Amino acid sequence: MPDRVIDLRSDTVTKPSPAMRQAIATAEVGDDVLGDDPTVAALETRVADLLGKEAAVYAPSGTMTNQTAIRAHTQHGEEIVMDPDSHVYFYECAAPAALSGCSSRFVQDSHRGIFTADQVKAVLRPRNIHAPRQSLIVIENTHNRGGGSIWPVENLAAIRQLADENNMRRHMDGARLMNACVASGRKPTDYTQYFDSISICLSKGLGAPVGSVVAGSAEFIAKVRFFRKQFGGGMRQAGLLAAAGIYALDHNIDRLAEDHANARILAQGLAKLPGITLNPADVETNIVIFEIAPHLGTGATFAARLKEAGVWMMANAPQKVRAVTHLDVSRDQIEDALVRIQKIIGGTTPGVLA
Ligand code: TLP
Repeated sequence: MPDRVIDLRSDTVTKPSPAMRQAIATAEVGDDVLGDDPTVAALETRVADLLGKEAAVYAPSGTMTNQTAIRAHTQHGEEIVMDPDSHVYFYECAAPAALSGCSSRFVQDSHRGIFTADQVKAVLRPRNIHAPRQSLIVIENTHNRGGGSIWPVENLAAIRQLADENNMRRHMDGARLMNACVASGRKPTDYTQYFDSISICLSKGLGAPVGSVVAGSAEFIAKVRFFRKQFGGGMRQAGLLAAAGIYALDHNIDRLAEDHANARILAQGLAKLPGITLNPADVETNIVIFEIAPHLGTGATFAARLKEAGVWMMANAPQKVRAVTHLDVSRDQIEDALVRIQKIIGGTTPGVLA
């Protein structure tokens, strides 16, 4: 294995920089379960303001912010409308069913995780004695399995109107909302105005080691805080972690543009290789998903071959592989990765970097 690993498995793999570690080391702390950690409180206020909501609560993970929000929005026996490829359904261990007692109703034929109000309307149930009450719509922006796709605000506005007409609430899994903002040039509130709650992750592209924050009305956040405790997510001197989150918001938002540029370079290079299929124009943010021809193996065996060459990616589907750019991979490493992948494929196509 080459000495230099290029780790493109996820933007969750970043390690805190020396300056972030310094912020962690000097953070003021208190007991956050008792409500007196000043650094956690400062982070929560900061995120509430950023997202244009009254209040926010810090939690250990994006899974927990999504699931405590779902628990606070719903009653057991209700149904949630979402895309079947959404993280909340695909990667969260059936938590809406296990923790909130809710079934899931899938929007059909979304385009890379993005759908319209009409597609939601098509799966709304009549209000009668047979149907579960549909109380919540979940939207993911950017959409992970959609390849980092960004929601058009027009769709969000129309879905909000439909939801209001049907007395349904809306939650955004905005784990990578800041990627959407940097890539689209929009403010967070351009997106968040259509939602009752929004979860953002600090430990993805923003580079903090741990933590997510969910924002909403003060009344809603009080409920989420209760469920965070019930789900075991109350943390004591969590200011150490929150300090990294504040550092991430101060320093690591604008630089997401570099990750997006690197993802585009990776996609353009990959698209030139025989046996690899992807449309570089689909790469809007920091996630690159590509299909491999059967002669190259499966997504899993191809990822294993890449790993031997020191290029770490993850199988995303039987014939698909995902690469995610982040603050610990440079342009130079992306170019190096392309050269290594070309060697594996044995392609004769010259100039993947041209
Ligand atoms: N996503 C991880 C894996 O779980 C797939 C990744 O490597 O991308 N929402 C979205 C859109 C996410 O992508 C993730 C993590 C989460 C929520 C959950 O965050 P954590 O891992 O903090 O629970």
